[in-house]
Amino acid sequence: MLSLSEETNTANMRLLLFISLLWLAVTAMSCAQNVSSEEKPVPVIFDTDIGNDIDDVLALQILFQYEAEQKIDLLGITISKSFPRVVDYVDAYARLNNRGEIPLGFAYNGVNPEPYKYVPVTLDTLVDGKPVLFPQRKLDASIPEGYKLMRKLIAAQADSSVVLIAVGPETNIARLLQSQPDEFSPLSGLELVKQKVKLVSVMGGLYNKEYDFAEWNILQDLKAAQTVFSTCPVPLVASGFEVGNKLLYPATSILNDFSNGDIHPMVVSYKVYQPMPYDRPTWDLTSVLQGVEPEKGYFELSPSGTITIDSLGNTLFEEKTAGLHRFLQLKDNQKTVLDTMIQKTTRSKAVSNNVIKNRAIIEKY
Ligand SMILES: [Ca+2]
Repeated sequence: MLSLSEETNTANMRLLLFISLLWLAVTAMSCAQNVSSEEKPVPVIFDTDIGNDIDDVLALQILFQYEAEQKIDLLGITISKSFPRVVDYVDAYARLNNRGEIPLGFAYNGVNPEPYKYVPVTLDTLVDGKPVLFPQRKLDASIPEGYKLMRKLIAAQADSSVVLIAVGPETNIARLLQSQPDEFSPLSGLELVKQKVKLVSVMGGLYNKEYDFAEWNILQDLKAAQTVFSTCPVPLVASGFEVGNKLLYPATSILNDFSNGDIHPMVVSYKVYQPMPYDRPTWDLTSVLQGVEPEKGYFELSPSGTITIDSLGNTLFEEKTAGLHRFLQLKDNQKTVLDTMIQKTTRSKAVSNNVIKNRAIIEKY
């Protein structure tokens, strides 16, 4: 038989045990929720001027690889180079990654309408009489304005969830920010971005004293870049020319890491872009890595501040505690960053399987 004090002690012990178990259960549940929210793919929109420089193709392939790894949900691709056949190229390239249905948008009456180098040549390349790209879409009424597609895709997402990655002239993003309420959302572009977008990751500008010129992406559509940097209502991280310029994608990877290189559209395009062998700066790839995996710390971030763009296209940074802008700086991990880029550019199972299928089609004829 227990004394009164022993009974009280036992009751207290039971209460303590019950509270401990309850606490453990609540902690376990909240951990499970954290894990699932961390693992949820990040919704991403990629705004690219594929057809100007070759790094856009590598950046797009990295995004498809991130999607294959379920790190992102690539909602759509908007094109900021106003050459119509870029639609054919991007459509066919997406098909190679089993994403032939991906929504595409186009900057109508935008900049850089000239064919330039690798888009027409790659689309027109024949090996044993067969093409290396098989587009099923072209620029027609089914391809919306880039900013309209962005509005449609963003409106359907959770608040503060979307990452916009822009690696060309900023025509589409500026038009989005200046857009009015429409069939997709009663919000203005500024309100919609503020509600839905978590981060804008931009390749554009120059943020150190090493070079003295205005950066190309900014200059192509200066007004658009000024609009984006002066009105974007959410955090914006910029990768300056100086960052990707020091991280060179090696020609040896293009030559050695792809089987069936003669019919691999990325390899064909890379070889058309400049005489081989050449190593190419990874400007656009840096904005993809930072946009998708900021927690990995691939780059050092500047303090918060504001970036303004002057009438000549120079990007001027002013440190401010409440500023929404930051820019990337290189760390001493450059080999790791480059290895990550190479791995994600080269390891797509979907692409190698589809290239092998295309080889079989070619050999049948
Ligand atoms: Ca680009």
